[in-house]
Amino acid sequence: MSTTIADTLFEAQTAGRAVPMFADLADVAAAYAVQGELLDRYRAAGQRLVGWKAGLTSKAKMQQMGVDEPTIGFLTDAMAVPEQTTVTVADLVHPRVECEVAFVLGRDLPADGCTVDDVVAATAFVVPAIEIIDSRYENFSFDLPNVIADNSSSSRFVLGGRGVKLDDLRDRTTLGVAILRNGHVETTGASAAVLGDPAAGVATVATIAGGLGHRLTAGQVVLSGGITAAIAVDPGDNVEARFQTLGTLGVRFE
Ligand code: OOG
Ligand code: MG
Repeated sequence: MSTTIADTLFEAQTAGRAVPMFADLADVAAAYAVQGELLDRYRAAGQRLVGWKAGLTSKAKMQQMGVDEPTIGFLTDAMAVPEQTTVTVADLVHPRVECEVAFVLGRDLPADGCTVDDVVAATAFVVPAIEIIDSRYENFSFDLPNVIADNSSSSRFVLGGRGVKLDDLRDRTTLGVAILRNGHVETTGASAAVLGDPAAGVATVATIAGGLGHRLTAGQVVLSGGITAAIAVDPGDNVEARFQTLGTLGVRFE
């Protein structure tokens, strides 16, 4: 049964096509089994696992999507988009952008009981990120098992150029961010919106991944979770994320 769901979602993700939600997805465990099969399919297609992401770790995101439990998704090399390049909207269903603090690991994280202190000790540096999410479900609407099966709406991600060591941040929980679309501020927030501390988003990813038999390893990137609600984008849009201290990055849509 789950093979059929993974096949359908892999096709929907790679073709940028919407599908109805799966009514027969029993629970979160079944949903992560589908996500695991999806990862196998991406690897079989020649893509490399480069990291992980947290989903639904902020109140703004939980309220926007009507789901109140954190999730994880995987990131592959083909999902990475260089800064200031153009994303083709026609390849996607209905993309939205989020701003996130991305952690780049210098050491492996514990797969069991990962704490914020473990994350801080293992982080090489953080960079500002824009995540482009794209639910494969009609109307961007889903329940918890369905969003997990759909790899937590992962689609593309953009990392900003300059890495900053956590030690060089005065306070990683009060980093201000603003998302601009075509020069207008669409939303603003602070990094504490993610579970009180974006490092807690990373610890959550490590713990959920650990329960699934995956370990977060040195060199991987972890998106700690959208700080604000996600912003829908249209062809022609120019998106810029301005992060206090971490800097600014942008991406265009056509
Ligand atoms: C699920 C993915 C959420 C985040 O940062 O909260 C996510 C969704 O909202 O479609 O990436
Ligand atoms: Mg996100």
